[in-house]
Amino acid sequence: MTGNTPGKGPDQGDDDFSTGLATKTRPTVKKPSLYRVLLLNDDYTPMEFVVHVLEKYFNKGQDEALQIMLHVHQNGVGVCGTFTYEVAETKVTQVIDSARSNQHPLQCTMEKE
Ligand code: TYC
Repeated sequence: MTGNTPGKGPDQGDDDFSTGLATKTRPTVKKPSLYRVLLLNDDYTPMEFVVHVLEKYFNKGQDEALQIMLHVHQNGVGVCGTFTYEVAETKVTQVIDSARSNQHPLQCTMEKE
């Protein structure tokens, strides 16, 4: 298992000195919502550029990047990865900015898991 165990952090105290009552408090730990980052197919962006984007911004190896690119090419859309909201938003911006800089129409978006 990885990650934190809700309710068992080191700050969990048995005594509430502000009220003089001995209480067990369970800190509320919420898992963040996750978002899929999607690449969309188009007719103009070179395949090599899409592979490069997947390697650079999504830390994919050559083989997986090629597979994802081909999936998008054949199916119209594909998942690059799943992230918390702010990370997903950053990735979408990075991909679109990079595509624009290179004059490619590549589109990238995100959706709640
Ligand atoms: N369809 C593009 C081509 O034939 C390649 C491509 C793949 C474009 C994936 C965008 O998200 C994409 N050059």
